[in-house]
Amino acid sequence: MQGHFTERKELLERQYKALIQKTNEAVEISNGVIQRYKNPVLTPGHTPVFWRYDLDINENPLLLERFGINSVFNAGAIRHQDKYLVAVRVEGTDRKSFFAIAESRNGIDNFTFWDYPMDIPDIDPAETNVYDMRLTRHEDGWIYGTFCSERRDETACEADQSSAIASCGIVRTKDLHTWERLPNLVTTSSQQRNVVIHSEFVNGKYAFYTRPQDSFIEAGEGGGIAFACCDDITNARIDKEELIDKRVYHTISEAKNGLGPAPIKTAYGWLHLAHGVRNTAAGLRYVLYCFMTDLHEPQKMICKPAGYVMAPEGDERTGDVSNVLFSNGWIKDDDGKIFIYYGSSDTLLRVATTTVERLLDYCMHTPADKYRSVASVERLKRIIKKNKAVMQPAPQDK
Ligand code: M1P
Repeated sequence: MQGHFTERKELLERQYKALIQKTNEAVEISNGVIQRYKNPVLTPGHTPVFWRYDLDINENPLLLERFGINSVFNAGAIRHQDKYLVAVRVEGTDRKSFFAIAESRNGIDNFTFWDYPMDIPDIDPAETNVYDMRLTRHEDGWIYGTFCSERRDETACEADQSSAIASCGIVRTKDLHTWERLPNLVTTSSQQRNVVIHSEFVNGKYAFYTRPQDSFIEAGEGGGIAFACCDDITNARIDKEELIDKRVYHTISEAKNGLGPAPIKTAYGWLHLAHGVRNTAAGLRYVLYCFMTDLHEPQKMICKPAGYVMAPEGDERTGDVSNVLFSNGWIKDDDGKIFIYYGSSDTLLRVATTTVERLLDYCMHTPADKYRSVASVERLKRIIKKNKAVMQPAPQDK
């Protein structure tokens, strides 16, 4: 028995080491805006062996898994002490999600989990599940985490064990180890997911991006990504949300949308990454898109390229909830390089890179959606005509 236990333990440790030491490589094809990478940065296999197994031979002589991990995906992200940190949504085989931090030296591979999951103070026994943390380094000196705090809808009948209420949980920290829990955000909407804190005060107040919804899955009257301010972050309350980016018929976000990470400040305005959701015969399709808002009035949209910047491709398409790309974390380096962390199909965490320069060019020079096929054809004809002129061989080459 001792031999079996030792052999199996060594095998598990070897497999784990091989996975976390695996280097990542950029894929060859890129649209010039976003650079994808071959391997996911985090998978269930990246969680430490000592999370999943009881390593006491007396208690677990067969070395069976005792804490199964189902998926590791949507992550908040932050640069901290020269490392790239992600606060990942880890989902156990019991379907409960929790947060754990993993770090890497280069942002694209060798991510290693910290020994313990994040310790989020428990303020309400009805809170059943937590997920999708956005991290914001605020100018007030705190690092805030906003996340979805989910509970059963107690008004649902006994036969309905699915209806849920989503609220925005808020935590803050100075060192990413000790977290202070603040009361959940109060808004007039019955459902809030995808809430993000803006990194600067706006008119002296804390500013939030929200996503009000009528029901847990459907937007209903909830028109899209909204913006609101509040005076007191320790008792955050919002009475009125202003719509920034509304849902529109026959677009990538006709069904719903939601802001991704906190926007990045640039000389030309705030760069935003969001997800848009449309209906298909095969269910919902989640893609990522960008837009920019005004530097002084972050609730004012200044440009929004038509369509998505990233949609599920290849292996990204399949998982627990297929056809989903979702991002709630990105990191900007001082040289302008941006690391976008995105979950694929609610199963794995991946990375893509870009730069501030590329995203600004993309946002400012890609035409907006004109909402009709004829308008898209006109746009394409203009590009072709212009290129035909450029492609004309010079007289000496004829
Ligand atoms: O399953 C896809 C996504 O669904 C939710 O996002 P949204 O609130 O925009 O519908 C979240 O549960 C998210 O974690 C998940 O990836």
